[in-house]
Amino acid sequence: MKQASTAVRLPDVQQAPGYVRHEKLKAWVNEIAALTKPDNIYWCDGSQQEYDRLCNEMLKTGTLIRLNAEKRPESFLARSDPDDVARMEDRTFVCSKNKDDAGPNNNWIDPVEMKATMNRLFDGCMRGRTMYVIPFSMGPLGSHISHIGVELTDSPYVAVSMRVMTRIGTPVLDVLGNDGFFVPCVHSVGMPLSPGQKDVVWPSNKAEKWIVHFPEDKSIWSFGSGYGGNALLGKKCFALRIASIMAREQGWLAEHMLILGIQPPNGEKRYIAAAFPSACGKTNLAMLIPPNALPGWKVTTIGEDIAWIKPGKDGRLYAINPEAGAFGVEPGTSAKTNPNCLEALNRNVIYTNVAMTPDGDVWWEGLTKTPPAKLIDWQGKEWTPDCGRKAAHPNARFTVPAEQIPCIDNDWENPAGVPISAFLFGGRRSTTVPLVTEAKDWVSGVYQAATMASETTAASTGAQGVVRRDPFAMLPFCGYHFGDYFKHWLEVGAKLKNPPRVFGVNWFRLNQKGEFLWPGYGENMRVLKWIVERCEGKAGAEETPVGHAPRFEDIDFTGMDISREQFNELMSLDEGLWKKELQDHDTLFQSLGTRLPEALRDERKRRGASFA
Ligand code: SAT
Ligand code: MN
Repeated sequence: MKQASTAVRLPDVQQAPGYVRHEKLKAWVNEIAALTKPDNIYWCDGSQQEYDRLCNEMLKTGTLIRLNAEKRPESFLARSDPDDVARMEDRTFVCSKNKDDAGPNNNWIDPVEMKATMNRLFDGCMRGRTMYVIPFSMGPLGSHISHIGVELTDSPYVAVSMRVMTRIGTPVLDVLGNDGFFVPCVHSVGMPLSPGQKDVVWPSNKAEKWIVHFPEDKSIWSFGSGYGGNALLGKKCFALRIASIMAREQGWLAEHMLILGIQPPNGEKRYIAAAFPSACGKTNLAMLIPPNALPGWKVTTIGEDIAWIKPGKDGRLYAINPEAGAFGVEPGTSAKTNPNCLEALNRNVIYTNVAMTPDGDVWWEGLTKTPPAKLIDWQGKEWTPDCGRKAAHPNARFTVPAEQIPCIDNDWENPAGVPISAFLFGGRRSTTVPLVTEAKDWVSGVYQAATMASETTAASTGAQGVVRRDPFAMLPFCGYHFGDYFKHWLEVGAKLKNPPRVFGVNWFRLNQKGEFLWPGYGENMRVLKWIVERCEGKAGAEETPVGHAPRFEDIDFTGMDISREQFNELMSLDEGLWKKELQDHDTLFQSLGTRLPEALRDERKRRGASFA
């Protein structure tokens, strides 16, 4: 790559490499370069050498710090600006032509007005920087479920992170061909450099941050932040918000779901897709290790955050993980909570906002019971256990290739996807919702997912225990009106010959003393086993007003210390609480107005009657 020069240069003198055959892509890159005025344009080829070179450049500028080569080979630490540490829902917009199409679940501004704002903000915003052109595939290259995007960014941290999180570079251009469809994604940290101005280690824009989606154009514009989902535009912006819109138009599903494989000791392997809001242990479930007391059961990971799911000719649903890496939360990850994840993190990792030990290793709250005596915290300051500050930021993250996950499924890159036998929907509920239930049919399953909710944790919002409705765990991610989204789910299911079974789970029920009734982690396998056996028509259940529920004898508790009374408490339905719960469903449904599907209104009536 050329050295960035301080002289003002016309970017369009830099031709696209000869192998780029897509005229529309070349024209768009030139158009954005003319607007943003970078010093250089660089087309990423996706090679290891390129990744190494960009990392080396960031080591020189201080954006990356190399970690101890023996303890964490080929791993780096980045420290973000303290004002740029997480996805920002209040700065995220879906700018459909018609406001109603975005729904009450999205922030909306008229697209004409928003495009004027984007043109103003992006004018000259890459001055003094290189614009990286990153062709990327969401999903295995060439899979009929995959789609292509191209991100233009002035952040080398984004360029290397995109290489971990997606498949990038020239092989993607080969698939794109002369005129293939791509989602255009424009990103800038929003901090142009004037000639001679010294850069900072984490450039961002303190005054303005925008994450903007134009559904009709299928385009994404992000300004001012260099962090996670704000900047790695393949993830939440494309793979969920824009993809959910494409999925509706094309008859498939783009979901905020992990996908796991379950292999029974003697029997058919099953795949399950599961949606949980944040802070519900999604990564831990995706990498679960079954307890020794259930010999022969094996769990494998296809994905831990996003699923793209398409009906197959055989009337079943097939899913891929559109990502190639994991961008997960560090705090709380330990040898006890998730040994598979910890093992994945021992090399080739970009850590962001964790603490560093004196010998160049990493640490975060929860990694070990006793913290090291001395650390450098996520902001680069000296830290001791009694200093009163957190060593790692609560949203500190790892960026790691999925292939490093020890329990990654053999079929995780199968372009055909894997067949889905069951959907799981869960939230964090200290009361009301039982450990596990099975919806009696597809409509009732869609109702259950549409009305799911989770209690906020002090760590995420500062407020403890506020119930927030988060339909399908898609509240921040559905790119269109929730009423239309529920309708789409109903329609997809109605066409399936073999729709997956739908289950609700809640690992977080508390007893009178405020203690968890369920141990969680590996023991969740017992619930998964019941689910698999339900899919096989083997396990028993009883009917309740909220679906089929296991009795004590229906779940395999071999080697686990739990009494029938404890189990019954975990499964109990409190009529008073459920009446209140149903009123809460009404509030959600009312907010959707006439776009709420009739079938869900009917299901609500049925549930009301069964609690009367
Ligand atoms: O920053 S991300 O959007 O990728 C992760 C998250 O906040 O869910
Ligand atoms: Mn997520």
